Amino acid sequence: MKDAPRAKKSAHAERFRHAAEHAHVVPLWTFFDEWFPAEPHTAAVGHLWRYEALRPLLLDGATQIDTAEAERRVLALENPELPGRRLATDALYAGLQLIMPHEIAPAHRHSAAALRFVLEGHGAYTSVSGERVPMEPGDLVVTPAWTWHEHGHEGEGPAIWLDVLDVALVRFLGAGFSERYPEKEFPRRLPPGDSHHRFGMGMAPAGYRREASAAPAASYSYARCRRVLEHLAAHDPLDPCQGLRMEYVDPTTGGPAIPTISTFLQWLPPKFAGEPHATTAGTIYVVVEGRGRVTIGAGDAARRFEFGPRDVWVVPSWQPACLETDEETVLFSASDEAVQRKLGLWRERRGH
Ligand code: 1HN
Repeated sequence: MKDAPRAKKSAHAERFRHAAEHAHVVPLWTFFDEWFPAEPHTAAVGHLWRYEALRPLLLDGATQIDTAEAERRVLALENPELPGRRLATDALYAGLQLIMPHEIAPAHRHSAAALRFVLEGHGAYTSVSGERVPMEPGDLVVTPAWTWHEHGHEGEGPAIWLDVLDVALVRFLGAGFSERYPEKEFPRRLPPGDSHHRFGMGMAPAGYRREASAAPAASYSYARCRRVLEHLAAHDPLDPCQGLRMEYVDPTTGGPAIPTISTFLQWLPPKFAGEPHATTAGTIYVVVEGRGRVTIGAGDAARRFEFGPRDVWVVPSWQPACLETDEETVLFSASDEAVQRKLGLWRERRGH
């Protein structure tokens, strides 16, 4: 008899659960803590993809499908704990793209913005709005949202680069559009280097006002950016977590090179032993030069990886990462910091 009120109560709770489910409503108190733990928690894990392992897979993939069929020959880097999502971090897509000599990856455009960071090969190019932008190892090329772009290769041997796109964010917002250019090749509308001459010298055409859909083709050559790092290495103190780090900026706004993606080039001396650093931005790293180790996460969940040239790793939101080097090292990285800062969400934690 003593249990009767409890039984009555649980029958009531059961009826309530059914009625709520039937009405397509969910009581907040059943999921509030999962949504808002005291600190961010993502299922994504720190992971490193060895270039040595990916390169033969990319080349093998090239024998399975040609560019006419595949449109883009790309292997997406999928976070091991985000299965089926095709994403490297919660917000960002990353993949390795291959193009062989004389191939054309035909023009298209989409509402997601993209960057290419070149890993291998000479003589490839991306054409952005009809302007050919050369792609040499270490170069960063930006394809702003909704600009026509195609890739080609007039050199020898495979050309390979890392693509990073804000596609998860765009899809999440329900704003994903794309369009294929109907011709085999996009017309050459602008002379090579046009954007660099107009916008890359600390000047802009008088009266120029930026329109999102008509952004200049931004490219940042490694030869010039490497010299910037050398200058800093000779004159600036090292940050205990990050060494020396420069951000790529849009010369027409002074803001991030891509409105939604922050991009950085970073220099670390040999035998650097960095302090841990966590930020709310999921970050994708690629090694341009050098060797060392990265530890991602803390305690029992920490994952430690050896890195060498062209390896790619990801650091999920709010997981501490710690860098150590054996040799002088240069890292490129891309993260969703830019969009988080615009929304007032970005935070960092330094040290132990
Ligand atoms: C895309 O358009 C390219 O144009 C590469 O090279 C990777 C990944 C997802 C969606 C679109 C490209 C892409 C992509």
